Amino acid sequence: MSEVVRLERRGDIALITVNNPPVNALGVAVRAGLQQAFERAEADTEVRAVVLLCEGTTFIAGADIKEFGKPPQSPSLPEVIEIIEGGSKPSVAVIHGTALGGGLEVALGCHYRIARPDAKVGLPEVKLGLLPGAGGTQRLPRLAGVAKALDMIVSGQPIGAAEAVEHRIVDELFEGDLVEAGLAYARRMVEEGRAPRRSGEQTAGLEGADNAGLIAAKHAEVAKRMPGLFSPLRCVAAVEAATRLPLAEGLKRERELFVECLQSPQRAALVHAFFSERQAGKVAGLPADVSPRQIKSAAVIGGGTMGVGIALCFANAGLPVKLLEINDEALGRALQRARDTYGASVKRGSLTEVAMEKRLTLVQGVTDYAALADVDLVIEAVFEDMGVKQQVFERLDAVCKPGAILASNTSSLDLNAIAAFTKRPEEVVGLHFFSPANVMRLLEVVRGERTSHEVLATSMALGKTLKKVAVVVGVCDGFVGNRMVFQYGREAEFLLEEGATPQQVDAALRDFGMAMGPFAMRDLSGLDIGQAIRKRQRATLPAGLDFPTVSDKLCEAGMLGQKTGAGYYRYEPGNRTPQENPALAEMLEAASREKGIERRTLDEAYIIERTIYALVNEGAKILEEGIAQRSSDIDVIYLNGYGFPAFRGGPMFYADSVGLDTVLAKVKELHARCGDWWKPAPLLEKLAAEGRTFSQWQAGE
Ligand code: 3H9
Repeated sequence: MSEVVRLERRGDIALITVNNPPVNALGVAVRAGLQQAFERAEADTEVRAVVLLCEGTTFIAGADIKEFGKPPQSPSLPEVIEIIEGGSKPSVAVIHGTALGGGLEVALGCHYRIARPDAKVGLPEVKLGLLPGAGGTQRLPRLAGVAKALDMIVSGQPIGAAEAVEHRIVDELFEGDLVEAGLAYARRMVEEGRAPRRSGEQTAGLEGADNAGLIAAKHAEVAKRMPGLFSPLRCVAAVEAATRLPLAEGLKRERELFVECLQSPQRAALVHAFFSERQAGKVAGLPADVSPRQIKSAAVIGGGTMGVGIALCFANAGLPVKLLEINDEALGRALQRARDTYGASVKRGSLTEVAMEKRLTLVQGVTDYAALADVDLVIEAVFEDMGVKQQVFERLDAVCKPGAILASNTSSLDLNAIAAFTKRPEEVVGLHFFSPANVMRLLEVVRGERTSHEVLATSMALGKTLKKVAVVVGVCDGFVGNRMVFQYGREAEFLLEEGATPQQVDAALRDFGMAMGPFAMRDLSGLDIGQAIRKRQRATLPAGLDFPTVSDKLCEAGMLGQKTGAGYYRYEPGNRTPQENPALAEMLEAASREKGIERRTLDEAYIIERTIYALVNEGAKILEEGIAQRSSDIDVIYLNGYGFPAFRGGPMFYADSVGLDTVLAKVKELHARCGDWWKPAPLLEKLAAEGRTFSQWQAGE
């Protein structure tokens, strides 16, 4: 028997156990092991029922994602499941943890399913640019109905065990030991003389509903809500096949659609995104024996939008948090902001009132620094000014207990300078949240030159506790995300001077897949933020370089974005829909005139190259300077903090897939035409010359 799949006899029951840590993925060894085990159980005349379960923390979490894109190896998963389903002895899958993707498909191949109440089942393939390719699109609708199957397959969201029972995906729940529960269920099957009940032969789910209508509605919804995505429409097509074809033909159609997805560049990009996120948690140079400190309580300084958002992250994770403001009035406003933010979630139905009140009890307002003496971690989220930061950190240093971590949420200031305001620079770290902090998943963990290993490890662990994607970055102006976005935003604005409108640039980048265009984004965050940064950066700007001027002109005219009712766009009171700003056309004409530029029509490809390659060129510099540990970390930052389309894998992966020689040629062309902002990054030149990709490059080479 294979090492990863064990077959034992317990009386007249065959017990098949998968043991392939960490998540029992269905690599070739597991598939072969399952095939052998089920075949042997079938051939053993003493066996009257079969139990399938998994060791470790979870049932099978899916196909082995590492195998995608490599030559296929036999047996295939559909073949294995056909053998399981075709067995003449009743089989039961015993589910704990998560039965995902191919894991749920294996369970659907078994004749019965039981699950622990806290287990989850789902078909998340769509998130990897795929569709369930081992019968999930054919068996699930036959059991659970077309509506539920479409929801699960197109969203990729798992459901809880109790809900799975409601939808006939799971037969019953059990508490306690997996082996005991599995054997007990199998004995019942034998005693009751139950025959195999094959999911592929069920029809209940396909009856009694307007399946054609459900399919048409989902198709329309996907086309509208997920434009540019390759696999969701194919998911719908596969389920549609289940509604009109016999199982064997439906499975064939599913296979064809699966292979189309497998070969699509979007699958490669989404799988890259999956592994990159896990890789980001691994910190170079952090000794394996460093253990994180326990964070049992925290405090946030500053009750603005950012500070309150951060405080709510702690409350959401069930941790008590103190929110400090300078006086009672400001504190009152901050606490009201916390309540309003939760209130909006209650209104949307994503939070109950009871949960809101419970979480709010964890947020304690304070106005005296002395109240912070006992907390394990403080995060400063005050105004971006070094003088203000100095005052805050000196006071924190004076009141906080030894061992407390002092963090700054600065988005661009020098963390080493901030650490130097304290007598414990090794306890200082940057925790850069993204607005709205209680929603955005990204957390840049800024490693100062003196930040201790323990503090860094604690910050990464805290990221997990707060359900963030934490990525380590080094100290520089803007760290990784904002340093790159400076280039992106600047180039977008240069496009306005060349002849584009904000509408054109935003539309081109949205078509590329960005969640928001750069100008709508700037209007949302406020144009004064960029103005303050440019003011600071101008002091050190190399000769011959300057910033575009439109944004400063808008600021001078008091048009700071949504908060003033106008910026690049105009906004009706209480309405965030961008309208044309009539004052802008003249400003654009004037900006072009001043620079002697004849305005021209810009095509979409040029807009994309000018903005996205600006990100890439800066990303290459960041990599070479060691500000990011690896190119995939930059991708994770852009996917989780800047609305970069996951189906393109992130800016560095996108550049890799375009080809670095092609990217470099364009960067050189822009350098010749637009000047030194476009100086090619040496790493880009090196890798392009060597015919390599960013993904292939390792720090320290
Ligand atoms: C599929 O099934 C296709 C079929 O329909 C058709 C086939 C014909 N493969 O996330 P974690 C690794 S598509 C390989 O940190 P958690 C992961 O990289 C698949 N490796 O743990 C990490 O490795 P490392 C459909 C995998 O507890 C380690 O396991 N299934 C796989 O936070 C721990 O992962 C999915 O999409 C895999 N399938 O979350 C499920 N999964 O330690 C994908 C994980 O070296 N997986 N790894 O960095 C998940 O959603 C989460 O991992 C899970 C656990 C919820 C299971």
